[in-house]
Formats: sequence, C-alpha cells, structure tokens
Amino acid sequence: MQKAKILVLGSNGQIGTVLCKALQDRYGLDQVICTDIREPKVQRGIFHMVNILDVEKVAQLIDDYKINTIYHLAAILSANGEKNPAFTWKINHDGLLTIFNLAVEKKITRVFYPSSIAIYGPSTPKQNTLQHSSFEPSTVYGISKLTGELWADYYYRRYGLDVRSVRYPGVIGWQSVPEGGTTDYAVEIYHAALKDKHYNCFLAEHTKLPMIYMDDVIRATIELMEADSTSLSIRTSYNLAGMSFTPKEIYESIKKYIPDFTINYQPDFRQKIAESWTETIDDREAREDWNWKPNFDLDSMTQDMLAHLK
Ligand code: AKB
Repeated sequence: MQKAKILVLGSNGQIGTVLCKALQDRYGLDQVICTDIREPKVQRGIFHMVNILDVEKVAQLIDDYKINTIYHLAAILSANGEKNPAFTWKINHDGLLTIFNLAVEKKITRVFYPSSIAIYGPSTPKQNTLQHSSFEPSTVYGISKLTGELWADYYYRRYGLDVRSVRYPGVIGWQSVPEGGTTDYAVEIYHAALKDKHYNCFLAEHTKLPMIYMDDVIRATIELMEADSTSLSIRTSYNLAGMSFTPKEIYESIKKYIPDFTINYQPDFRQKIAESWTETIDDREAREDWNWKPNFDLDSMTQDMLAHLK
C-alpha cells in the first residue's frame, strides 16, 4: 500500500487536535500536514493556516506535499450552527464539496469525512437506531451532515472517490474542549467537577444521548481508514456507538470519585436540539464490516478523564 501523506483540515478542533497527534505518531511527523483557520495552541510538526473555502491554497498544499489522504474535519457544530445558518451551510456544505472536487481532480486516494448523530431528527426511532432509518434533522448542522453523507456516496459511485465516514456521537476527551456543540456538557462537567465541585448543566437531567470516549473515536477513525475497501458496505456514513447516558448518570458516575460534587439543571435552547436526536445506536454494520468495538463505558471513561484532568 502507498505510504499515507496526509492533509488534515480543521486540525485545531476538539477531535483534530487529538487525531493529528495520533496520525503523526502512527505515520511519522512529516507525513501529516495540519491546517486550521487558527494557530494551534501547541505546534507539533507541520502546520499551515488555511480556510477550507480557499480552493487555491488547499490545492497548492496538495501539490507541494504530494498529499494522497485527506481528513476533512472543519465544520460548525449544532448549537453554534443555529446562530448563523447561512454561514454554517457555506462552511459545512460548500466547504465539503470544494474538498471533494479537489480530491477528484488531484486523484486523492482516500478521504475521511465525519458525519454525526445530528442527522437524526424527531421522526427517528430513539432506541437502537438503525443504520438505515428516518432522516429528518432539525438543525442546519444536521442537514449539512446528512447532505454531506449523500454527496460522499455520490462521489464514490460517480467518480470512484474513496470517501469513508462515521456518524460521530458526542465526543468526550480530556485532551481538548469542544466548541459550539449540544453534547459539550459531557466534557464541561468533568472540568467543573474538579475546579468548582459544581456544574450548571444546560440539558435536563433525563436527556439521554449517544456518546463516545476520545480514545475510541480516534481508533475507530483510523481503523476505518485502514480497512480494506472491499469490506466496506456503507459509503454514506457508518453508525457508531460507544455508550449512552443522561446528565444525571454522568453526574452520578463522577460523584463516586468526587463525593461533594453538586449539579443543577438549567436547560437552554440546546435542550430542544438534544431532544430531536436519538438515545441509543445500533452499529452492527461497523462491527461486521471492519470489526468495530468500543473499549470504554461510562465508568471507565470517568476514571480515565479524572485521572488525566487531575
Ligand atoms: C454536537 O453536539 O453538535 C456534536 C455532534 C453530536 O456532532 N458534538
């Protein structure tokens, strides 16, 4: 197999920060070109400031570094997306098509594009949501991710572009903080527990959502990207499950280790977004096609989060 020469778009986000390091460790520091619209807090390896809508700049980087693999992570998340729908569509949708078109033109071997549980909506069955289900998302973020999935499948069938994708649940990790998502509470709560011993939660106590620990997300992403193409039956985006819990359950899990931790619930506009998503995911296609299996549950995640954040 050709040696991966990787371009990461959106390298400073919650997942990008951790994924870049994992890719550098796996393939070599000089094999990974990190890009974002902001400077990284800590620079490791090669970094360029890039706006994904700047086609010429992205094309130049692909040529200069002889890129053959792209991880396209740049996106505006669900809660921030609702503040400016038109701009969110431009970044999430137009930005994606720019990258797919360039990938075809430059004969890129493989592209990773993350979708999300935000593609599901109020008409989706909430329990054990199947790969093929009802898709009527209620946020602009969800609409852009769902459309992106359909484009991924289209570019695969029409141009042979090897796009691979998973529907990320809410991602929790100690290495970075999310920005502008509905599941962000599940990261904030650990920081608040250690710093203030109190957390004001912006979701209601019984709002159950699919979540996943960062270690599992990074492993899933790399395993999918390294899987044999012939074993992949899904070219839109794979359902991916880690765990599911409510704010009350994560609070109780943390309280086992920090007994004087307190919480109160003050649901805001994000509550409605969370209620439109599913509670648990059936990811049998990912398990069957590329042997996906999560390692972390709520309690092992809490132990690992607290150990690192302390
Ligand atoms: C968000 O909350 O918007 C994201 C997501 C579920 O894709 N974390």
